Amino acid sequence: MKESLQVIRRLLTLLLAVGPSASWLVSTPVAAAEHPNVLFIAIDDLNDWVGCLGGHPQAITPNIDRLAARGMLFTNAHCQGPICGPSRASLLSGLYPHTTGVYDQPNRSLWEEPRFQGKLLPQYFAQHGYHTMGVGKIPHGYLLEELFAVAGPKGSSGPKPGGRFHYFLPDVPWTGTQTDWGAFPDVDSKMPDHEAADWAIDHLNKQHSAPFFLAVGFHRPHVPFYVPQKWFDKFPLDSIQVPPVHDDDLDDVPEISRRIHETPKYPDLKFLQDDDDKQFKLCVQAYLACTTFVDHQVGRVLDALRASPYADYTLIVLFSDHGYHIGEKNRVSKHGLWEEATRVPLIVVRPNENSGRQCDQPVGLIDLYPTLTDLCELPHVEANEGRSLRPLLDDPDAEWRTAISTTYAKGNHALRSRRYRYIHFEDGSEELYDHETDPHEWTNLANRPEMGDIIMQLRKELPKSDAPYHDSVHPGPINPWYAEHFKKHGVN
Ligand SMILES: [Ca+2]
Ligand SMILES: [Ca+2]
Repeated sequence: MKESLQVIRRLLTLLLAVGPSASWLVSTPVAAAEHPNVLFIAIDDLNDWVGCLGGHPQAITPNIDRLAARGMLFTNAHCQGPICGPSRASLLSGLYPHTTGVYDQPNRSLWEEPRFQGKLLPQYFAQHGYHTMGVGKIPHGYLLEELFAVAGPKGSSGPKPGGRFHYFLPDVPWTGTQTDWGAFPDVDSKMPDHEAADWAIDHLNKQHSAPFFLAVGFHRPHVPFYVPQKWFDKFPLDSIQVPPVHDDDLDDVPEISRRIHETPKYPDLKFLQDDDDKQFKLCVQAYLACTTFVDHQVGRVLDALRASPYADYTLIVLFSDHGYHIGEKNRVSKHGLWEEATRVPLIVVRPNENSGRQCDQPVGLIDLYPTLTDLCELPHVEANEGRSLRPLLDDPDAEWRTAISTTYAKGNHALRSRRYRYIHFEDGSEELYDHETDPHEWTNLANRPEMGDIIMQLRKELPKSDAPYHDSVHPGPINPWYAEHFKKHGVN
């Protein structure tokens, strides 16, 4: 009796082992329903100036909006690192920056290390039978070829310097940083994002013998804010509304917050506001133009998917790697622990889903990895620190975490709950904002005695330890505080 049970168990194990891989040999509807294709759309530096998120009243993003109208729009989604490299390292590894130590731009691939080897998101899908393809900017600091079976068209992971960059403001001190705006080049077909969409469309028109994971990474609205004139024409300059700002907004934040958030190489509010908001309006116009341009490229890819045989068997995720300040808190920059820099668009559409819903629970890009393995029926990766969003896709009010964290420079964390933003700096200083009454985070409540209980609860959600800087991190300090910080932590 015991022996026959063992035989049955062995047979079952064998069937389980063979079953899934056999079904992946051909992308039949049955296999595809079990293991759907993934269309993974990453946008660079797109904040909440998207129609469906309401971050700017003049945003024109019909394609992202129609995607949101089909699935789940997460309205309280945040990056784990408010710059490209750390954010992407986190979402591709499924690990927090305070676990990996990738708090700033890495200069090489994480996957060279045994602990990450083969474990980054697309690699994991490839190991489980998926055909992986990537174009444009997906990782930061290393090449697409290292992550995808098929990478193109140029195989680059980031925007190429030179060539298409042209500076329109040669006499201002930050021209070295690419913060510039203007109508350039003359036609869309000269934009790398247009080429990336073309490449993705070509691959959606091909026949694939296994479920695919297609990653498309768009560069805009990352600086420089350059797109052809026709996108600027949608936003007449005299109609532009600049975001509401207070000149004295930083008067109530701790000293370390002012210092860590200093961006001397980027435009400041005074420059923007001089001459009746002259540069402010130009900057806002350019960011909106870039956003509408990238939305158009998203639309081209979505249209191609809809016209393809994969339309009914493909899961779509769209997100940005972090947000961006456009003048708020005296900065035109990412690099921050406030809402503008951490909040991102995040949309998940399951195959054949066609009912737009919203979820305001605190989620992060770190949740993408476990969500995708869950929805694609791949084995869960135990090391993943995020959580599958499936419970929220089924019920936006399901039991969930209290707050999601964003880390900027080792030991400095922001937490976002459904209602509050709490920031804790390495010297113990704090900020607290109540989004129910203060969506612009103008009034720091951290020193109000009546907020003591809220702060006590949020402190418990802070990371319990901060890994040392990963040795791939070699950034140039962006301000004097950073120079001291890097020296203290041996980063050079
Ligand atoms: Ca970015
Ligand atoms: Ca303030």
